[in-house]
Amino acid sequence: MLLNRHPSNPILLPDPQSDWETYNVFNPSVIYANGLFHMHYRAQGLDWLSRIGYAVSADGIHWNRFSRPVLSPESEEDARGIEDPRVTEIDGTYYMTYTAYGNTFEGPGQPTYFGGGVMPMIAKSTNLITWEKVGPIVRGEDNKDHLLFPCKKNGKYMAFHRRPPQVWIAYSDDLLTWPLDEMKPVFAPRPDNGWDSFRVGSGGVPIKTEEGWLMIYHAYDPDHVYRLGACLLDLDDPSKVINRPKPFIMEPKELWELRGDVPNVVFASANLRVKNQVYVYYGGADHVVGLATADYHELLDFARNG
Ligand code: BMA
Repeated sequence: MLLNRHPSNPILLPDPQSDWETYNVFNPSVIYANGLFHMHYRAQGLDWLSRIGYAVSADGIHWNRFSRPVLSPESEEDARGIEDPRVTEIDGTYYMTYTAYGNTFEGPGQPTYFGGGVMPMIAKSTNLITWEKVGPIVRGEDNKDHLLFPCKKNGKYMAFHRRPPQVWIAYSDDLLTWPLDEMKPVFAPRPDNGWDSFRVGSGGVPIKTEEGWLMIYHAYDPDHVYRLGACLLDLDDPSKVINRPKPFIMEPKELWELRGDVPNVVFASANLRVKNQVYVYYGGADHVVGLATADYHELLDFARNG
């Protein structure tokens, strides 16, 4: 088994005594900095709005949470929630990509939003707690599952985003402008490969290795079962896929992955290497947070040769 579920799973549960994380905590980002694991997670409480909570841990398993969210809806653009954070550090600043779920308007003087009002947004922070909203990668289309690479290429920021049904790359000089004509598809669903035949989207920020970018991604099939796969991307140009094994590496199996707010979902949005382990954090059935670990060399070997 490449990915082994941790015996303490689920490692984060909703808190019935908290108004904003009463029902679901899921789809976390986790980074490792200054000897600590830092988690940003999506939480839904009594009003069902998604907000971002923050928790910190010395071992990646036991967490201390902040009592209030660190990022909440505050405008028409995110009025229906802030979802699915992924945090990256670039040159000492932390960037969070998240989905803004906004109100939809049509009519004179009002912007028109497509895709149910979702937008791939970016925020920044120097301390992981106070966040400043920066802006979206693109407006007016169904687009989410975006992440920032932890380094620049030729002075440009690089992002993956998901234009259904596939993963795309985008570039920016300043994080504010992402020219549409520089966006291009990276990889798509494989119609003849069952589990990833319908939609694919990025997992956590890919891991930089000597062989290339080690990437975990999610996919779902026409039955809406979310599974995880792995692939290897070119180190210099991550829009080039070096290898993409056909088998998945994880599928919903535990009760809390099969049943929850949305059934049959393992949705990984964090994968970090700590020594020779890869920690994969994921949402189980849009309800709780799970952890699975892999041996780094085994996972890399699978992504390269599987
Ligand atoms: C996706 C996202 C995720 C969610 C998944 C399964 O579109 O909205 O937040 O985990 O669906 O419901």
